[in-house]
Amino acid sequence: MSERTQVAIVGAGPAGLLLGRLLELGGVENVILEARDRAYCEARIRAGVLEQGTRDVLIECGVGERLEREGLVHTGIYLHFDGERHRVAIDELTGGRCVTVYGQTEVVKDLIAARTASGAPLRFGCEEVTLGEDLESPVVGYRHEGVERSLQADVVAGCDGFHGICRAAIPAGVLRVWERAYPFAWLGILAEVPPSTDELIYARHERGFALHSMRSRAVGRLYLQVAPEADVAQWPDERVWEELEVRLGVEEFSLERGPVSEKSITPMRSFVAAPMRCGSLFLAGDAAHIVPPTGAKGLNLAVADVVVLAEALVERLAGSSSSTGLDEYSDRCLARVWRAQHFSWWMTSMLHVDPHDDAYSSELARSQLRYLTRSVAAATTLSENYVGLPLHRS
Ligand code: FAS
Ligand code: PHB
Repeated sequence: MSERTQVAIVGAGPAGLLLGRLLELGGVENVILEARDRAYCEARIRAGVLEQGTRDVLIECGVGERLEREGLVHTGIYLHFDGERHRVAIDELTGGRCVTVYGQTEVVKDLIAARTASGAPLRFGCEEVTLGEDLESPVVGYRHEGVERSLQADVVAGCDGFHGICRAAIPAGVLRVWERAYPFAWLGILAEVPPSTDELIYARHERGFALHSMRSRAVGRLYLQVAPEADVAQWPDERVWEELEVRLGVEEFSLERGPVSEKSITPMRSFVAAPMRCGSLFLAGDAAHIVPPTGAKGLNLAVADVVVLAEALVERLAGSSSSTGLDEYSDRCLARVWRAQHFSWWMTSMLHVDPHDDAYSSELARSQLRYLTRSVAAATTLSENYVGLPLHRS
């Protein structure tokens, strides 16, 4: 069964769903094809912090009502190191810009609800999704509800994440790839207990990094640096809480424990593939780049990509027919991607204990942290990157 659309979107994560929403609002016909089922997509626990620009885009495109009601607006973060607690006043250093704590699961639910309400095509459970070799006139093949289907499109948006098929469909020799693996991973828990802090705590301890985040005023989201080969079975709840207490511990802080409802280990990597375009295939989000989660950039970078892509596609397919935006897409996105790559690497290197590092490197990291607590210039640099540089929108 064959079909035609203007834009075929592969993947219903934040990138694909938001792109679909922005194209709908811009008058560009699009179809979203997702491999997993709706419940899986809505339950996948990932990011937790939205940049100011991400919050603004979600509200402006009409999916921010619950975000505004339930999202926790944070104006600062805490740094714990050398037994001391310091607060970085992000809003004061960025002209009032803040971050919002609102789980990626909730963003995905809100976008799926809007798509379902509008009736625009969103197909879950698409099997054997393939991309034809001709990327100038792309055809996406897939099986849905037992029927073999093909979707011809003017453009394909590869929003299928790091392990998707779209980046792999680009012929050998076209892409340049940069990659860095880190000698540690994150063990994350969801704790059904009110967070012990009003704002996020990033801690560097000689035993390793710890982060106290949250999902609501009733649910904590906490992370520990562990070895890359760590086995979650070796981390019973008691051990996790004890280690969190040690690493987060400073005099004026105490950690409330509670039932752990989810526990998992995430590897850490940095990855960039360029260009983010090949013919009429455009990559967005994790399909093109990955950052270590320390700087809370992954989801926000995906949003930044699709804001640029949507604007360019509306210009080309529902506006002046100019291809300028599409021709500039990759370079514009990569400029922001590399800024986020550096910030994520810098936050990760400063806050984690690299087992291969010598004592000298540890002193450099501690010196950087002390500088952040004493210099407005240093704290401003952290703040403007953390809250997100303004999204370039015409
Ligand atoms: P996604 O991976 O979210 O979505 C891709 C979608 O494509 C998925 O629904 C997938 O099922 C689908 N798909 C894949 N192959 C397909 C195919 N062949 N056909 C059809 N569909 C296909 N970021 C942060 O900012 N903070 C964090 O704390 C954080 N924690 C993370 C923890 C983990 C375990 C992971 C993996 C990532 C984490 N991230 C975090 C980054 C994460 O939030 C991503 O940046 C974000 O999900 C990117 O969104 P997408 O680009 O839409 O990719
Ligand atoms: C999260 O809540 O999942 C989270 C928050 C901040 C980060 C990384 C992850 O830097």
